[in-house]
Amino acid sequence: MRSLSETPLVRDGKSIILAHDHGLEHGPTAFSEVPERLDPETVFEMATHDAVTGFAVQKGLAETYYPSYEDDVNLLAKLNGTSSLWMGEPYSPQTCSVEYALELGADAVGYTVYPGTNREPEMFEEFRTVQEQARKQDVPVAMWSYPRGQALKEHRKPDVISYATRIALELGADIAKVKYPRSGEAMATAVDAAGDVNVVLSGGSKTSDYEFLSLVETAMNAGASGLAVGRNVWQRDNPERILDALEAVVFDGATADEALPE
Ligand code: FBP
Repeated sequence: MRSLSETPLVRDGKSIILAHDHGLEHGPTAFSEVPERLDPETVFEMATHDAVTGFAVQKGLAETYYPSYEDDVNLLAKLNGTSSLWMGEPYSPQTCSVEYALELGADAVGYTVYPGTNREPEMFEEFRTVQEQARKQDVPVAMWSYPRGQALKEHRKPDVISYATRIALELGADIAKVKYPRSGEAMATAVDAAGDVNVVLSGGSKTSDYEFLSLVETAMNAGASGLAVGRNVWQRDNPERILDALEAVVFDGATADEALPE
């Protein structure tokens, strides 16, 4: 089995995954701030930036657009997803098989689990199948580990996020993508709980350049292996500027101040 560091998703032990599954998860209103982003091609273009080690999309976008980008972009095929149109216990059904993701040219696969929901047992079982198929094919697995559900009032509590990274380790993921647990100290605990699993920070809703880069700087200092970010990149008018800065913070160890051009 290849180690994660031997895959194109990781450079010097770190990753910047550009996430663009929001058309399914949040709907097209996610793109309204910069209307040209409704065209997925504009985000595929961003994924060719040197900073980006992986591009996470659902299979529909991969089928249509990836053939033109396969030489320049590492595809992380998202294998499940859900819309925000329904109400109910959080659940994310499988939308693509590992086999089909590989046919599309995927370098890695991604899967969301919602630990803590009433449907956790189903989701763990479905993740099991995906993880074992991915292992057989030697393709890395990123878990979007997002605890939620009726019993969880506070999704970002330090203990909840370190439980989320630990679940990724226990269930055999290579990367755990988690929400920020509100402090560097809590992030460091979550990284420790993950063992050898690379922990990447989820970007969250758009904030200022400085606020976002400072958050990434804190997470990196806490031992994170990078980030998987969507809105904080492609909701900007000038995504190249933030990708340049993220590259400096994640791969070169720059501070937010150093990375931001005057
Ligand atoms: P952002 O960086 O925009 O927060 O994206 C990260 C992500 O995990 C996406 O891959 C996904 O579409 C979205 O967040 C889901 O977030 P939520 O379930 O909280 O709506």
